[in-house]
Amino acid sequence: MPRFDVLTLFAGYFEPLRSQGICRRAFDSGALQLHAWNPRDHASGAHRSVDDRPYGGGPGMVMLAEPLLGALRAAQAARREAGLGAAPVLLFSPTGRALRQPEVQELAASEGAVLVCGRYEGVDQRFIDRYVDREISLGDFVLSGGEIPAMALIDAVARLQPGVLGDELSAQQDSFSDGLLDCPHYTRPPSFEGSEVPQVLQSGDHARIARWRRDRMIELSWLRRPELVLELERAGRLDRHDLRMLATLRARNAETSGDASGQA
Ligand code: 9D3
Repeated sequence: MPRFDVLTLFAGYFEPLRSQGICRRAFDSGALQLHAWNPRDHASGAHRSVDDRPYGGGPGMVMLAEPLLGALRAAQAARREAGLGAAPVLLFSPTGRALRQPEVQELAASEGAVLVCGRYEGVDQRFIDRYVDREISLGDFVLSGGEIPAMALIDAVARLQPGVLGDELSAQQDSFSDGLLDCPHYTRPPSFEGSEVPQVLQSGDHARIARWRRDRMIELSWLRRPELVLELERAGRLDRHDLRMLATLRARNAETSGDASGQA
């Protein structure tokens, strides 16, 4: 049962996770635990400051190491109290590595982690060097802080908890399709503005349907994210039929070379 201890100046961000949707179900069933710790509660001085101006000058403010450490110690003590072992300390930061599903799966099967949400221009580097195990980003765009990335991680972990999705197949499907983009989906009506549902999906031939879906996953991934397909190929995680599909796509590519996979 993962437990997340979140170090944040904005605990209110996390309330909707407890009260809505899939995450709520995970919390209600006890499959997941969330505790927020505010560095301000561990700040000293009359003003209880949690940030200060950067050495060397420049715009913006930097989060103070001391209040973060106070909050971290409180979180770690509470975890020990709850009988848990040492947890990894993850910092959400634009300079981190992008979060990926294998990391989510690992956390989903663990006792959880301490999540540090950065604000302002960043966190004093000495806190990172001494106490942070890993830095995680949500991708190459600029947010105002680490809270939304932390919520994204908690959501991703929540939906992997047994019984939470209400449909164990969905989670299983994820691991089957692991590392590829999903195939297109269709529902009723069979004709929408003259556009038809692919015949194969209406054929009732489950083997052919499965193969069609897998081919579309490989095709879409090859066109949009060729590096994903190459990664699976390198890892030996494509079967004979997958490899034939890939050869077809490469041949098509050699004829036209009109998209990003031309580099691959
Ligand atoms: C001019 C330098 N900026 C870096 C792009 C400073 C800066 C901007 C925004 C420093 C911190 C932030 C706040 N962002 C996060 O804390 C953050 C984040 C993000 O902005 N994008 C993607 N993932 C993440 S995880 C944490």
